[in-house]
Amino acid sequence: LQLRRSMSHVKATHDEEAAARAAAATADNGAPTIFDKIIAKEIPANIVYEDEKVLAFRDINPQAPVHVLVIPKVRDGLTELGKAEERHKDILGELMYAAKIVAEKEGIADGFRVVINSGPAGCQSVYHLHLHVLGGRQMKWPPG
Ligand code: TR5
Repeated sequence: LQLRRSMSHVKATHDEEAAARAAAATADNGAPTIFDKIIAKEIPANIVYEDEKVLAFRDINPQAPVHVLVIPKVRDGLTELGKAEERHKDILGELMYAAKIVAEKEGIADGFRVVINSGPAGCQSVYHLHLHVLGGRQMKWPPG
């Protein structure tokens, strides 16, 4: 029981830290993000899939054996899902389909998770819309 208590404390601390990091991060101010530099190939990324509209690369801080971010190459105001507009419907579909292609390429198409964090309360830290594709282990629910 003691161990369980301390484990749940560790988890709570971890979650709180993540939430605090997100809250402390610059909120959505429309400024360019680190992802623009990755798109421009100014900083290296481990790219796993790319087409005309979408780029997918490995997360620098993976939360699962497979953790890939799928982003639109042109942000077009799509800083966070909570700010999506009618004109973004096509790219939202492209991103979702690219997530499936990534899952196939990574060999996890039989079971994986797609996450979008939106806004500070959603723990978003980079304000260029991105899908997290996670897998390669048994995912848990609820995600916390
Ligand atoms: O918290 P949200 O949902 O906004 O997700 C942002 C994700 O971007 C996090 O999972 C970070 O680990 C990831 N991230 C942040 C940077 C970065 C990255 N993934 C790949 N390469 C990165 N570079 C070069 N620099 C980052 N700051």
